[in-house]
Amino acid sequence: MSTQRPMEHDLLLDFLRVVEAAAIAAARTMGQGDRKYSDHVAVEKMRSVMESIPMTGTIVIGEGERDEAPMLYIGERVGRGALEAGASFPEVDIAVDPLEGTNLCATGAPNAIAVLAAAERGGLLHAPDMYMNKIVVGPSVKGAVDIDAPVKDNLKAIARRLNRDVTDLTIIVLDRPRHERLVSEIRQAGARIRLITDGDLSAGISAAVAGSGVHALMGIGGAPEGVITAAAMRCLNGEIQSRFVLREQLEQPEDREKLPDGLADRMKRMGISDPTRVYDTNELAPGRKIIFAACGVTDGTILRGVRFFGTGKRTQSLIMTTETRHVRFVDTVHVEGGPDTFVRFDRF
Ligand code: VTB
Repeated sequence: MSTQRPMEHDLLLDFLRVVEAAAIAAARTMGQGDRKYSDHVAVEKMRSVMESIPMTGTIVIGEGERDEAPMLYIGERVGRGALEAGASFPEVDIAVDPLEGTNLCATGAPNAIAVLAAAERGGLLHAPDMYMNKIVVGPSVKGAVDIDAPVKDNLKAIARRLNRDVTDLTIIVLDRPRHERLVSEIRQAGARIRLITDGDLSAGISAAVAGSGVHALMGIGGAPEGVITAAAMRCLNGEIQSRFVLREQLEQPEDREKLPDGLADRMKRMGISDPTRVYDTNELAPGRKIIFAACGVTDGTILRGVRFFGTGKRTQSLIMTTETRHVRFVDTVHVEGGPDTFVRFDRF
């Protein structure tokens, strides 16, 4: 029998601390109307807490390329292994989104989260910062949808698996001009829609959690968010199908303008040889040992936001791994006050 402890025991609680700290830092800035600042404090905090973790981490999805981002840039080495020469720690690839939904945090809107995914080396696709068309569904719908099928057929398949009518479904779509056709097709089919201003990662996770009231995520969002969603799907037994959207396929000039230069080269360097094909859950997050950790910043569909009170703060997080089938909703009271501090029982 192997005496090696699963990676979960080594790193799961460490990553919980990382997302909690980033979420608390960001939540302090909620409603300040400065999304860059909110992101900045989350990045800084995530980076500094990572320094204490016994790992040799490499950021594979982060805040940008080395010349664009001072911290948590792609390729950056993080963790104690990056600081202590000669030490031997597990090698981990890490995808971070220190504040998913910077606008949501800046305006106090729901569903901003601090999130990361980790795996053994090579366990997460190195997706460049570009767009990706996605469909995300939960365990009971797994295997029933096809990103290339007409929208109405996918909706029928989802409804059948969930034992209800298409009119009973709620589909989340990012509210963008690029989704005009998608939205009208969903409306014609009769399903309900929740349009969101930002945050298709947390939306995808809701689609894979029964009882969230969300049955699928559809449409074009960020590719990095797609990889982190895939890591969550590996742990939740859900499914993501995706396809990169190339510059020339984007109809809106405002979408094309957001893309970085030299995308074709970046994709090649990152090992994406055929950018036109469908990437499924296992291709986006192929790792054998995947860890996923998210902490609510603002109140959301499945995670409550950070609450501050006189003697501390309270956070709610989701931590899970493919190594053990435990999906943990962690309610943490960060006690700070003096001797009179009390912990209140809180029904979720
Ligand atoms: C997408 C989506 C993210 O930002 O990247 C979106 O995947 C940006 O899309 O969840 P636009 O370029 O159209 O604004 C998020 O919503 C993060 O906030």
